[in-house]
Amino acid sequence: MLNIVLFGPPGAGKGTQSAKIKEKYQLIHLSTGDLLRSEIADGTELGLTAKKLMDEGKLVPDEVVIGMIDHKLKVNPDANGFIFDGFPRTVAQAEALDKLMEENSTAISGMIALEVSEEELTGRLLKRGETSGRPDDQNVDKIKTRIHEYESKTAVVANYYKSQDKFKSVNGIGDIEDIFNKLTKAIDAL
Ligand code: B4P
Repeated sequence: MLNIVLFGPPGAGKGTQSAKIKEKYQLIHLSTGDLLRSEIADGTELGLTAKKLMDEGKLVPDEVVIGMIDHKLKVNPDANGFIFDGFPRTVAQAEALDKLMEENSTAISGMIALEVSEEELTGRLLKRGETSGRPDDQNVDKIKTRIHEYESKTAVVANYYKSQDKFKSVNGIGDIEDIFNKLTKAIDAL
């Protein structure tokens, strides 16, 4: 099984590139951001809790996202593999993911990080905010909070995979196709 963690700060292009990777390698795409937004759209209790935090640019509690991923792994027992987009975002989530993989007799193949400067991230997210309707994309302070959450809680997750010798990074600035080509080279070398 090919199980990839696509990593990077908010707006790095994880969602954009995951869609292309999913097609090429026939993987199931699991984006915790998308799963949470769908809970919000359905008006579930989980969605209501998540909405307040997401609108402020803060992370939702670990147990919420871990539970969602656990469920998605269970309902896809015959998958070729998974691309995890926006998950894990904390070391506790990374540890839980390893356990879930083990329970399913598989493992994470590798983490690939998209490297993008803060200036570029802010510009991309504000631009997306003009059309996405996402409250977390529409204000510089909220974007700064998200980048701060990333730096304080998420960036260290890279070390978790580095210590397992499963970490690679690619430059996430430039043409979307060129970045995709670099990612596929990194995936093929896993
Ligand atoms: P996410 O939905 O994961 O969103 P993201 O980090 O903003 O976006 P991504 O990196 O996927 O960017 P995209 O490709 O769309 O998270 C939203 C919120 O959900 C979090 O803040 C948190 O509250 C919560 N959450 C999610 N997962 C969680 C977890 N595990 N634990 C706790 N909380 C969690 O790209 C952004 C923009 O850039 C797009 O408009 C795109 O068109 C553009 N773009 C992409 N590539 C480009 C390129 N090469 N050049 C120019 N523009 C590009």
